[in-house]
Amino acid sequence: MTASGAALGPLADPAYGHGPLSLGDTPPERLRGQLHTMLRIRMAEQHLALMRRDGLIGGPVHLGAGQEAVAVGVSQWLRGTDRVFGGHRSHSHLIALGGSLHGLFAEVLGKDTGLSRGMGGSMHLWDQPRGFYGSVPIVAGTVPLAVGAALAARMQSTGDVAVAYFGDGAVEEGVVQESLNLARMLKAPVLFVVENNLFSSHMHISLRQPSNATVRFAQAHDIRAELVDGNDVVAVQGAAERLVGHARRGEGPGFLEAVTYRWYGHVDWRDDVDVGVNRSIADLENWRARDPIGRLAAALKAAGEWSDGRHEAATMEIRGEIDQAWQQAVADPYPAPEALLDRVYAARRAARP
Ligand SMILES: Cc1ncc(C[n+]2csc(CCOP(=O)(O)OP(=O)(O)O)c2C)c(N)n1
Repeated sequence: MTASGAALGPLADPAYGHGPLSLGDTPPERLRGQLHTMLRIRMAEQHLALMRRDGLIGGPVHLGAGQEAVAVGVSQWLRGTDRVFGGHRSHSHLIALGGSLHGLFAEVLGKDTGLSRGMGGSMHLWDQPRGFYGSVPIVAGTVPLAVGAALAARMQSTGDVAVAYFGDGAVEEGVVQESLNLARMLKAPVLFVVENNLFSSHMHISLRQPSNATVRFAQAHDIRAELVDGNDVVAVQGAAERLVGHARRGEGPGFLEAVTYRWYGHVDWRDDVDVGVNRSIADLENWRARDPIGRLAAALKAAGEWSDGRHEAATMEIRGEIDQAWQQAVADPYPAPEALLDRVYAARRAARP
């Protein structure tokens, strides 16, 4: 691949991939589970968008609706002792690991029952029991941490892997290149997952990089890599299975570039069709038609493995979970003022279980 122009080809074309997915020999039971998880992520984020719009959430929320297939396809191959890291847009990464909606909502509301005890909000999520070692808003900030966690896992001979999710904007940070180099030299069991949604804040990748394919950085570092349609959960899981297996067997890091698109703007509920240079209403509509959930549901229906009735029932069940989790989080207490420095300094942390 030459590092020039639109190296992603049709994968970056909003008009590409509107039809049902090709399911191959993926077991239908697994696909139904993935559909359910994607719906859970989508509906939780849509709920957060509305609550933010209506002024019920004080801090910003970076939503990844439209990108659900990436985290769900990758998480398929992870276990609770693996170490997963995210960034500012990480609701999907957490929920795909089975994260609690109540813990997420309470965190977003700044409540003591939140995943980070209400101290961080949407961009500081942590759920170590489920393997989510944390997200922070410093772009690319957790990528080197994932390499370190992978090395620690190898030193402990656990067979665990680490995963670093980051965006196409994050590859512009020098620390990502250092992390790729170190991981390759030390054969760290880490999977780098780039969710290439073509934008960094409001700027299209064509205005920031000489190629729209970030997989070229893996090739430069001699790291095994795959490039997939990130709105095709079958493709994502196939590539992730190979790359996670490669890392788990001690053969070195992997790099997965998943091309996708976020339905909401950079932050909060707006569309951002009026601020971006290349984010047009037509593009957004096309990408919405390339819906990872709709495409999987259509394919399962065509195969006789899903129905409108099942879809409705799944939606109702998740709606109930969201309503209950939200009401609980709203009713929960805020942290005590004297807890402000807990978990910042070791001595204070020791004093508070
Ligand atoms: C080190 C650093 N630089 C800049 C920012 C401001 N910032 C927050 S999100 C963002 C865009 C990141 O784009 P990308 O990595 O592609 O992720 P996406 O938002 O598309 O999911 C920027 C520039 C930041 N938070 N941290």
